[in-house]
Amino acid sequence: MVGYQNIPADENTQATKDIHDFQSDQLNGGDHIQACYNFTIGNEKLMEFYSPYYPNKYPNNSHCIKQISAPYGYIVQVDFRDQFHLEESPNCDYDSLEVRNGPYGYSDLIGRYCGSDFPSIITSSGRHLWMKFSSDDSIEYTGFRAVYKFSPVESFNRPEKEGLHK
Ligand SMILES: [Ca+2]
Repeated sequence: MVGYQNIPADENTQATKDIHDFQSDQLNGGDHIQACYNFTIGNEKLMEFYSPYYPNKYPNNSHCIKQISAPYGYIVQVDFRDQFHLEESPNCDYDSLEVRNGPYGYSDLIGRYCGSDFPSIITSSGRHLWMKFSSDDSIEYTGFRAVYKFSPVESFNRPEKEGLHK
């Protein structure tokens, strides 16, 4: 079987560590952390993340933050699969996925997404993306599944590779 991989036994240990690191970044406790886990941490092995409780409806009053950082020399691309459905509202003021082009909540806004139209592929200009999932106090949908990948910066500057020499 080509491509088959065993899941390492220490995965749970790593997940526990991730949760611990993650908890220290969050202001609210308990259920909130549990709900945000699949967004903030997601599945790093598959390079996926999800709205809280996906594929079930996301909870009300969620505020989850995620940052994706590619290695040096790479940019981040995020693509949505299977589902995208957040409560629609003007300017996505009720429920939203907010994406910023950098590592911070004040980095340049790429977009705020809601409704049921899939966003187009999101691409960072540097190696970081900052994201926030928010829901208000009523009306929930299933949210989304997102996949991300790291692409070398060179592939954007030079679409056709002419050779390996530098
Ligand atoms: Ca809502």
